Amino acid sequence: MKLYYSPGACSLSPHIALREAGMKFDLVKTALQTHTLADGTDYYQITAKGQVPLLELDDGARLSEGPVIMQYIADHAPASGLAPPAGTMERYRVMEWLNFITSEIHKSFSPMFNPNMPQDGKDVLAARLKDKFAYVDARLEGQDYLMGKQFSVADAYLFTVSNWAATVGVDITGFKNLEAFRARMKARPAVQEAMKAEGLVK
Ligand SMILES: N[C@@H](CCC(=O)N[C@@H](CS)C(=O)NCC(=O)O)C(=O)O
Repeated sequence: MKLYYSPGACSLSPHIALREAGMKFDLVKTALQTHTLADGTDYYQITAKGQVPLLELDDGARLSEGPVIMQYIADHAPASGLAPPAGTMERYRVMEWLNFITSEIHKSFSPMFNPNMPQDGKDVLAARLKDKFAYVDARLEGQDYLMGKQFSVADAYLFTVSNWAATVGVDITGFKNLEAFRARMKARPAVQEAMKAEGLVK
């Protein structure tokens, strides 16, 4: 398999999931400013969406949309426990988190990286994001991970989007449960390996 990624982008979450699952994969770095690969290939020729993450399977099929890619990974490594079995209530809980993170958090961050976004728009989004993180912080009370004791793909996604807060000026300091969660995530070998491979840490 191949994972098309950009360092520190949302593709970090399926990257972590692949490592947590112990799967074999290659990383293909994508420059999102120019939508090109290192060898000059036009990324739009690979995916018309022009976005990461993109998982290319061994048969050449390409799967997009991070929350779906992560569930594909989890379902193909069931022993990893990255997501509960499909059809169970617990699985819907993981999907509920993935959907919340993608629609309420990830996509509130995206315009903040746009240099054409006016500051007052950024301020509105920053306040909205702070509210969403306050909700997550409250839900993490007394829990190691979003699903309780068990790590899931939703945690990889939450970790990834919360990494962006400092860069765009969303103040999440003081959210003690979220801070503890982030420290727990950083201690996971798969997270360290993924961050190292993306050049985010030494
Ligand atoms: N709906 C997509 C969104 C992916 C997305 O927003 N990717 C960003 C990086 S975090 C991207 O590729 N941006 C470049 C672009 O939109 O051209 C998903 O959930 O995977």
